[in-house]
Amino acid sequence: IVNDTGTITVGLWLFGPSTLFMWYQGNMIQGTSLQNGTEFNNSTYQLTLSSVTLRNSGLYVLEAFTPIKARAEMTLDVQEPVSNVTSFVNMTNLVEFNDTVTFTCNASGTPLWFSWQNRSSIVTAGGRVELRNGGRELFINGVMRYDEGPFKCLVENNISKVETNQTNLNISYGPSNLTVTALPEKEAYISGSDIFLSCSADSKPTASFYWMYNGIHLNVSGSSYNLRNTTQNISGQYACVAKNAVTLRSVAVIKNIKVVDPILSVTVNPAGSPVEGNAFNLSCNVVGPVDSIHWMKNGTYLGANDMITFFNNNSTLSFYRLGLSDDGLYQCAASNAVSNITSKAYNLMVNCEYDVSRTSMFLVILQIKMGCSADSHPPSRYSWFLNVTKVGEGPVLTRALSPDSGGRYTCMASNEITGSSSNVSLELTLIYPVSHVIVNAGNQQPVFNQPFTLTCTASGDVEHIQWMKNSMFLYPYNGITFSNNNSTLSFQSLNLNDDGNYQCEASNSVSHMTSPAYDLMVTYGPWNTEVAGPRMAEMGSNVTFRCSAVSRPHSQYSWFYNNLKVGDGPVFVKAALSLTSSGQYTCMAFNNITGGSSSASLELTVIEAIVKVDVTADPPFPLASQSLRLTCNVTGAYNRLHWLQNNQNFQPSDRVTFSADNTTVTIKALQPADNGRYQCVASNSVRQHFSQPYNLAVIFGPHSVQITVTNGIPPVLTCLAESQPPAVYHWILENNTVGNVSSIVLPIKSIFGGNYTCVAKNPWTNITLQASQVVNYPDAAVSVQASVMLTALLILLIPVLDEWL
Ligand SMILES: *[C@@H]1O[C@H](CO)[C@@H](O)[C@H](O)[C@H]1NC(C)=O
Ligand SMILES: *[C@@H]1O[C@H](CO)[C@@H](O)[C@H](O)[C@H]1NC(C)=O
Ligand SMILES: *[C@@H]1O[C@H](CO)[C@@H](O)[C@H](O)[C@H]1NC(C)=O
Ligand SMILES: *[C@@H]1O[C@H](CO)[C@@H](O)[C@H](O)[C@H]1NC(C)=O
Ligand SMILES: *[C@@H]1O[C@H](CO)[C@@H](O)[C@H](O)[C@H]1NC(C)=O
Ligand SMILES: *[C@@H]1O[C@H](CO)[C@@H](O)[C@H](O)[C@H]1NC(C)=O
Ligand SMILES: *[C@@H]1O[C@H](CO)[C@@H](O)[C@H](O)[C@H]1NC(C)=O
Ligand SMILES: *[C@@H]1O[C@H](CO)[C@@H](O)[C@H](O)[C@H]1NC(C)=O
Ligand SMILES: *[C@@H]1O[C@H](CO)[C@@H](O)[C@H](O)[C@H]1NC(C)=O
Ligand SMILES: *[C@@H]1O[C@H](CO)[C@@H](O)[C@H](O)[C@H]1NC(C)=O
Ligand SMILES: CC(=O)N[C@H]1CO[C@H](CO)[C@@H](O)[C@@H]1O
Ligand SMILES: CC(=O)N[C@H]1CO[C@H](CO)[C@@H](O)[C@@H]1O
Repeated sequence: IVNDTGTITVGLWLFGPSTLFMWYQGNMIQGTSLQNGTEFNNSTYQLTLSSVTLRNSGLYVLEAFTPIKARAEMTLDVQEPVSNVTSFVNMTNLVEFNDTVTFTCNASGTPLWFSWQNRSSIVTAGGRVELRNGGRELFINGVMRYDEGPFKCLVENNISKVETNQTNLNISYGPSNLTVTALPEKEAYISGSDIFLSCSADSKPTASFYWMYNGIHLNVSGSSYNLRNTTQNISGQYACVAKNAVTLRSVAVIKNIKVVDPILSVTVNPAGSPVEGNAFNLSCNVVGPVDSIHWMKNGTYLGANDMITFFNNNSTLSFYRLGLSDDGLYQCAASNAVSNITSKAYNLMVNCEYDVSRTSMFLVILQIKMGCSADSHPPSRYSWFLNVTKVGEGPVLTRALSPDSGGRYTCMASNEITGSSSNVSLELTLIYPVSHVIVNAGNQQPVFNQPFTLTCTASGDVEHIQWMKNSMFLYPYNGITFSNNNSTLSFQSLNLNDDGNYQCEASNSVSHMTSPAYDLMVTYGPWNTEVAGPRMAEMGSNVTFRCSAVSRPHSQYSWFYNNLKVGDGPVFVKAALSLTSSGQYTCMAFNNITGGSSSASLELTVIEAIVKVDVTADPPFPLASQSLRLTCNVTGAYNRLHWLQNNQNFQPSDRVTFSADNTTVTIKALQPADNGRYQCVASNSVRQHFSQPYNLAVIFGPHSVQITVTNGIPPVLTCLAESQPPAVYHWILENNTVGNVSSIVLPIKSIFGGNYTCVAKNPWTNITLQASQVVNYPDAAVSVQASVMLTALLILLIPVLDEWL
């Protein structure tokens, strides 16, 4: 350990604090704590330890004092190999997720390092795994099925390594991952199928199984369950339940099994006969459960369009109006989960409305002739029986056809020699043609919202009855039903759409006949009863009330005044009203057929009448510049008075004042502009009463007398003055009155002129005013053209000239 080329004459070995050897000049001292097996070589100073034990571990120091001072040291670590390794687990049978396990490892040796191995990997702490006590203990919390091991404990130190024997855990788990498989696997099985169900689960120990159906415990255990020769009603939820006796867990899984009967047959049937222009239905009759129906025409799938629709989940194909192009081969294809069938084709041939096939032909058979023959020697004797009555003999039976000819005809052939006989029979059915087909409603009345039935009666052997409304075949819908072999058509509750012509067609194999139409008019009402008339009227007047109601047939009406009957009919007139005529007037509408009635009322108030309205003027002759007072005189009660001037509202102004109650109007400083029609209007709540008009003409004048000359031959003088009433005129010439109208013709003797005076006089006031005019004949003629003058002269001269010639 220490090498030195030199000698150490004084030195010592120390072990920890205690001295092992000390030497100086050839002497040597051994320490007291020297252990067995420790040797010192005094020539090499070498310290040798043999059979070391853990107690030899420690610090060894060599000190040299002479000839040189030196120190060397080293630490000796004596180790013990690993031994006596044992491991222990506190339980080995565990339940997955429920249990926690502890492994413990013990060993001797120094130092000791522990680790654990699971199969070939070293276990590390984390998650469910904990290592405690320097790795001596391994915890696995909530063991899992993968934690079975084998585990072993590894112990090592620098000089050795030991591992324990392997330990296995037995971990029970499951059941999990439960699955049911069906063999064969299908969404739906056809009835009669065998279905094998098997169930599997991941489980330790192996799970036990049992089965449930729609939540009910079946007494079936084992992982498989077989359904043989299945029927539709075993469809449902099959559950497999798996149970682990150790983990005490159980789980279930459900398998839905659907068994469906196959469709057995599919046929297309017409409803009624196909007539051009009529509605028509084809129905698809399916025997068996059906999921979907599709229609085909001439092999091609049909979709709904303007002319056809599908009803009842496609089981009815409905044509709105048949057309000839609808002819074709119609099939329906019905399918469900396990089968599909396509019907035979229905050949739709649309008949024209007047198809010959609807014309019937009658064959009148008058005689029945039947023959009978038998091989026989000698020839048979033949006897004929109708039912049990003998009706003839011989090989041929001839009988007249009569109503009792129907029945079972038997021919009995007998051989008299052999005594044997044999029979042959024939059933003869007489069918009477259909006749007297009538639609009958009995004594029912068709009343709105009430049930109603029509009956089809017919003579003859009726086999089939078909109803028509407005010439279209009728099918049960919207409250219409047929019963008694279609002879009765019942309406659950009549409505207005049910109006129409109803016919029934009765038929048998030899004939058919359609009834005359029964015109169904649904009666209803009275509805919406209303009274029209005034609510207020004046005493003495007449009022007219009118009553109306919606009703078929027309309603009858009665009138009541304060609940006393006062009249009948749609119009009620109450004449000569008095105040006591006020009250409630009620009209009651009544429909004899429906038995329904309804009423409406009106409250009439009679008020006092305005009898007379007139206007008086004061003064009676209104003079210009003076005042005029108009008074309105009303006989009767009124609410309001007002005045009209020329039909316009007359209002107060600076010259016009109204009395507070409007009864008088005063017009100051009358002017001709005030002329006009004045009326007084008295109103009550019923009407306005207008007085006779007072025509105001203000008396004035004359003034502005003017004379005008109309030139001509002879000239005319016209005098005009403004005056009310119009002036009267006098013409004066040289103190003589020459005219007393406004226009005068200038007399010929005045050809040399004169001074004409016109006097205008107001005939009421006698006030006069005059004007004068000097007129000369030539002056008057001056503006007349010469030619006119000449012509006039000639006309005057012609009689004179005639005498001359
Ligand atoms: C100790 O001796 C060895 C050979 O035995 C040598 O290699 C080494 O150098 C020596 N050490 C000293 C300090 O002399
Ligand atoms: C092993 O350990 C046990 C108990 O710890 C002890 O009794 C036994 O003497 C040990 N054997 C050895 C060889 O160390
Ligand atoms: C085993 O050890 C675990 C963890 O300490 C403990 O929960 C469990 O009860 C022990 N099992 C037995 C059988 O002692
Ligand atoms: C380890 O296993 C061997 C053989 O498999 C057996 O002889 C030995 O006793 C076991 N040791 C322990 C400590 O169980
Ligand atoms: C469930 O079982 C199937 C087959 O039996 C397997 O393929 C699948 O891995 C399992 N799933 C689990 C989560 O164990
Ligand atoms: C299947 O069941 C039906 C009645 O459900 C029966 O008629 C038929 O014979 C059964 N078939 C078999 C093979 O058992
Ligand atoms: C395991 O735990 C589950 C749920 O916690 C429980 O239902 C089951 O009974 C437990 N198993 C055992 C064996 O204790
Ligand atoms: C009815 O028929 C139409 C047209 O072929 C089709 O689209 C539809 O799926 C059908 N519906 C049913 C319930 O069969
Ligand atoms: C369908 O077939 C019928 C008769 O087979 C034929 O009269 C009609 O024209 C065909 N319709 C169509 C659209 O092919
Ligand atoms: C009808 O069934 C046949 C076989 O039976 C199948 O080939 C065909 O595809 C089915 N058609 C429909 C529409 O389901
Ligand atoms: C110098 C010294 O003491 N030498 C001694 C070494 O040890 C041997 C025997 O072990 C002695 O004989 C020497 O005298
Ligand atoms: C103290 C001690 O153990 N001494 C022993 C040393 O070794 C010899 C022989 O091996 C023994 O006899 C001693 O008793």
